[in-house]
Amino acid sequence: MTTKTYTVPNISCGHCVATIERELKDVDGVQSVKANEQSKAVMVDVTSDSVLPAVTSMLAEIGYPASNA
Ligand SMILES: [Cu+2]
Repeated sequence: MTTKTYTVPNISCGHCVATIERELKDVDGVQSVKANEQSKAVMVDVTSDSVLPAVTSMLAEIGYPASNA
């Protein structure tokens, strides 16, 4: 398992957090997601590094691109 922390500048409220957590959990290979409104961090546990590009793509697709992807 790999844990990756993304920085997502567009997170501005609890709805953003809920959207990100819901959408990323649907990505194959994502085991857990925790987003934080204050730190604008999104912590993702994935089964392997090969899942990370799909996570990055989904963040961009839903309007929350990561600044450190
Ligand atoms: Cu929001």
